Amino acid sequence: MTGNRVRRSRRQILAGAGAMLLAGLAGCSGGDGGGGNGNGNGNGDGSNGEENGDDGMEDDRTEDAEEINVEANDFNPQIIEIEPGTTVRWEHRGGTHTVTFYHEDNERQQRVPEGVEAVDEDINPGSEFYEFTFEEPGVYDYFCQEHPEQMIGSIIVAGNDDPDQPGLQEPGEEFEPFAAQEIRSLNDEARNILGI
Ligand SMILES: [Cu+2]
Repeated sequence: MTGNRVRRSRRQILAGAGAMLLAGLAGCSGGDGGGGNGNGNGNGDGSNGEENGDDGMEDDRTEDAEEINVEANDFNPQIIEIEPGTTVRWEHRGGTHTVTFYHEDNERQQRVPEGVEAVDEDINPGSEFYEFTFEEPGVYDYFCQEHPEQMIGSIIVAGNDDPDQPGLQEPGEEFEPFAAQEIRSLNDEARNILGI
């Protein structure tokens, strides 16, 4: 029901750098380096940082994730439809941003299915990507805390065409006019995609 979090701690990054250095040294001695094809797909239970620290050339990114570029100042593509169980990766392409679900726990109108955790993650040069695996069908609207007027996106997890679900509601009164307009236009696109 909830997604898996992947955080890159400073420690993991340092461990990765150390492993690369070691791999480089091993290369000099003529060994084939063995193993380490890095199947660690970064989509585990959050404890993977320890295990895959020694595969050097790989990182924590899930191989077959759907990628959304976090640019200045867009989520690109802005709206995608995916099957349940798909991992989405938001990838830093410039600027300082967040990926933040419209969620009561983030003190915003709930615009993701009930029972889903409240994602609020930095996407910036020190925290270059974030992955979330979507299990619960429905419409998920999210935004960037740094650019709440411009940066709004939507993920549609197939299998929920309830027109009254949270992610298809009219924007609440707290939305500024431009953001409200974006939400309405995303609602229209989502209904189109869902055929409702
Ligand atoms: Cu932003």
